Amino acid sequence: MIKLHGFAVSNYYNMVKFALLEKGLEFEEVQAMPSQEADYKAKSPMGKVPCFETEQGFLAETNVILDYIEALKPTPALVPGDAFAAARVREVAKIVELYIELPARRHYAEIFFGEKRNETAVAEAKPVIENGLAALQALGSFKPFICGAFSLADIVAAHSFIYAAPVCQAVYGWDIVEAVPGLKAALEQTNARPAGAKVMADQQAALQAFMEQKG
Ligand SMILES: N[C@@H](CCC(=O)N[C@@H](CS)C(=O)NCC(=O)O)C(=O)O
Repeated sequence: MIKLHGFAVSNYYNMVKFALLEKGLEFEEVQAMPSQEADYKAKSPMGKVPCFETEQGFLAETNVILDYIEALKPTPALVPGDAFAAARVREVAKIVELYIELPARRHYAEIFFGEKRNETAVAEAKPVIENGLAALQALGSFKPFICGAFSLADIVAAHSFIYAAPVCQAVYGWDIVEAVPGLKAALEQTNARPAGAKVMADQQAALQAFMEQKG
């Protein structure tokens, strides 16, 4: 059986879990934390979460895993059949990852772990995120989901904005969801899907436990 390795606070882990639930694929969740230990890197070469265990071996990198899941079980489709529309979905997902989630991630240590503010990151991340949001607005239709029909782009966005939005609010006093007309409704509809609600409930419980442990 497929095994998803990681932990439910991880937004990348939750993207893969969301896709698996949407597809109705059976899978087992295996608790794992990022690690540079050799035994974990044999499964996930960069030591990151998630990694994905198949009968043929392990896969890492969320977009690769999402594409693998799509190839494994094409229905219900999370990527449109039309080649250009499919590329658009992947383009939007990649823009959200590279130009919204990753720059916002530079503030996670401060916001979630109480570390000292990284002033270089404060200055550098905002213009990148502004460009990412403008690209998202330009490429999305938001009727009703980001690329029209529900797709991988919505899954990636939901579990990117879940942390990027509160982080940008805390660091910049900036509401990056309101900044893109139509995005709030698209994210709400995504999170209200049965798979989205299940992933969110597990994420909230895990986050609460994590915060309590942190004190
Ligand atoms: N590019 C990776 C990013 C995954 C990632 O950053 N995961 C976090 C947990 S949410 C992690 O493992 N962080 C530890 C690290 O970066 O070493 C992917 O798409 O899967």
